[in-house]
Amino acid sequence: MEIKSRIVIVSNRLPLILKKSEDGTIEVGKGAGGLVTAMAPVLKNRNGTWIGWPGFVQKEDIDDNMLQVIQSSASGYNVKPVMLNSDELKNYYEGFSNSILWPLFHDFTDKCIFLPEYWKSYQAINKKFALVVCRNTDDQDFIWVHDYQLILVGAQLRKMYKRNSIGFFLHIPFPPIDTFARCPWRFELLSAMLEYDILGFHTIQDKRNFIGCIKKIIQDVQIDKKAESNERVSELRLGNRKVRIGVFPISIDYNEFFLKAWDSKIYKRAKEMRSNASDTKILLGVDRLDYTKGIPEKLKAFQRFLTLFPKFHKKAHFIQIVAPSRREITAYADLKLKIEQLVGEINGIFGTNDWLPVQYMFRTLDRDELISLYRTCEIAFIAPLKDGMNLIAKEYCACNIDEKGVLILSEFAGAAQQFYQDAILVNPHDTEGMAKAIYRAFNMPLEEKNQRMRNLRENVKTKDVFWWLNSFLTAAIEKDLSNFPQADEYFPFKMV
Ligand code: GDG
Repeated sequence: MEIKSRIVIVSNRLPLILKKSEDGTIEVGKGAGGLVTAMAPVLKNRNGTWIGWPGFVQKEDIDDNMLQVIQSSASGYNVKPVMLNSDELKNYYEGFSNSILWPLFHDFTDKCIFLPEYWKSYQAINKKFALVVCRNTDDQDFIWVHDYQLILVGAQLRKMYKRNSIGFFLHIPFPPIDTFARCPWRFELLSAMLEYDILGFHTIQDKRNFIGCIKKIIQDVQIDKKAESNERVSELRLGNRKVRIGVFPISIDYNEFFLKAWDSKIYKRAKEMRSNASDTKILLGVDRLDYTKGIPEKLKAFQRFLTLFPKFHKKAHFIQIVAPSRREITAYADLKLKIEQLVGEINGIFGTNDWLPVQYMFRTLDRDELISLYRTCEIAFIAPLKDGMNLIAKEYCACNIDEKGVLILSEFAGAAQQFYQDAILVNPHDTEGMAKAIYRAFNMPLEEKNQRMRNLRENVKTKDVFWWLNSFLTAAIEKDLSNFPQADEYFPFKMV
């Protein structure tokens, strides 16, 4: 079954990289990432539109020339910018989005700064987005809003009498009631979510947490027992309205990564990296600078590994890439210092003239460089304290064409719900356990590595980003929801 109507995507950022120089000219680059790859053909086929912030701060009114440059950079679909000035960005984006919702939804309530002015700005900017949506949609369009920065857009559209079918996808986890209840605007946020026709989450746990919050905070919602089982798509009833909620684990464009990994340039690069480190095994970490990603925890575990297993001195090497992100926020600047201190400490204690245990890079690698690393490194070390999904895990598997790699993955990443049988799962709070997991990965027999990696790759291949997109759009219109297979489910704890 297919949605035939036009699709309008609404996200905080447009899928373009725009920079405005001092003299006013605009440089435009194409945005990368799975969402853009997946959405672009769908938007093109249906004359769709993407609405979002173009990525530079508004100093004066946007002129026609600028609009034209922005539009022409998206091939085949319409692009509508929502301009934001620096105060708006500070309060709505750095403030409510990244100093309240991001830490709250990732269970870092100590990092939440519950300022009423942030809430005011979040409401105003969500309304601003909704106005642009309102002006650029017809009644038949399917409107699909993305992520935590824009939770209120659906409710704002309803206030503007928009009766379209509207969906929402949350790219980060949804917290349990004990955490969510701390938010002063818990009722307003949840009520706004219930204005959508369909809500998508990454995992069954996120869906259950959402239902748990609805039960405690909102009255007059009818919830079937089945909705709390591992039913993939369920329906809640509010009076004569229905809201669908479903589990749609996001993914990557498997073929794009797979084909890139076969590219001769990438192969050459990977081979060069190997010849520079021919008798060592490489552990790879790639993360955005973020306290949810467990970077210090990984460094401590690697340090413990070197202490427990000295035979790996000069034989093991940890490459940790940290992509700069949100450095205006104090918690991120502090984290950077902490990481650099730990790297210095480990290299200071264990390093020798001819062996640097940790190679740390604080920059965004170009895509080819990243794929070469995915292809080269024996072990991917991914240990977030909490993560909606984690696409790095999927990208690593897609690029591991030799099928000799091992994935060490935190049980608190959404991806663990899919990969629990074939990754080595770890608890990032357990330094000793992670050190032993590194040892196990380094010593895993080749046959076992092949089998596990083959299964992981098959999983990513069959459930790629196009599968994700289709599942969401089908769930938005399908009559018989029982056609959906049950959602994957893994519990790290044995319930007694
Ligand atoms: C949010 C949720 C959810 C990273 N470093 C470099 C680089 N990257 C690219 C990766 C990957 C993306 O950034 C990171 O995706 P993640 O999924 O790991 O994490 P978030 O950015 O936190 O994304 C997350 C996701 O939304 C999707 O729903 O999975 O849980 O937090 O694609 O390739 N790319 C390049 N150089 C780098 O140095 N080129």
